[in-house]
Amino acid sequence: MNGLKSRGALIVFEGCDRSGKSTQCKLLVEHLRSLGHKIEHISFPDRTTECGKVIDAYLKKKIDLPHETIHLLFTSNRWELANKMKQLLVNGTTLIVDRYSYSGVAFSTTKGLDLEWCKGPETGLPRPDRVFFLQINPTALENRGGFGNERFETTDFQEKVLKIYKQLHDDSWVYIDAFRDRHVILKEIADQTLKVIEKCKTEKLSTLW
Ligand code: Z5A
Ligand code: MG
Repeated sequence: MNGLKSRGALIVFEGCDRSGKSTQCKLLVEHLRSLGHKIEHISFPDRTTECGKVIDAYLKKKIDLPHETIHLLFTSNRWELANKMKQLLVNGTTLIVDRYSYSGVAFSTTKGLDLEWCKGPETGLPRPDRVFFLQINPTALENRGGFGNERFETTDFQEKVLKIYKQLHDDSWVYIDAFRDRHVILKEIADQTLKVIEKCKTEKLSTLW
């Protein structure tokens, strides 16, 4: 190790609405903590920050904003947490992150904004070591709890989002069949995460894109 401190891994969950991202994040955090790992759980949007409060009002349809404005707010919400994330990572804490820049680009591009324009302000954020993309047929999602309460929770919109997501994948992505029992999914994800944590201990943290 040459006296260098080993860093934590940046693990991100992406996927269509109600694909089980928050469920898997919570299960994975509990599982890794039970094994003694230093873990922090982060969700985007973080609705508690200054930008997050405006995002929350927008998602709950209390206010309307131009697509460009809300896109930049979602990105700023990630920048609000970026330094804290970097610090935790270099100090050896693994971060389990519920949605990230890929959600930002996929949703805004689906609304009609240019994909490269959307990627621009995400440039320089910490690059995930692994993205678990939870795959599930959008029509099957309608039967899951809570669908349809917020903006964009329609099958048609989600199908379009899925198409854009597929243009964003890189070698950090792994597709996970999310139409299975939650504990079966967790086992697959946890096994892979432990390998990623081990692998990136000595690797330098890189940046998007
Ligand atoms: N958005 C954006 O536009 N730009 C950005 O940069 C970001 C986000 C970061 C809010 O996000 C919106 O913001 C979202 C994207 C946009 N818009 N939409 N639509 P959010 O993350 O707050 O969204 P959410 O309301 O939490 O939904 P979600 O995250 O998409 O759901 P999920 O986390 O994937 O699913 P879940 O809550 O874990 O599970 C859903 C239900 O299914 C629940 O009843 C579970 O008990 C059930 N479930 C979970 N797993 C299973 C399995 N395996 N089997 C059966 N049932 C299951
Ligand atoms: Mg969620």
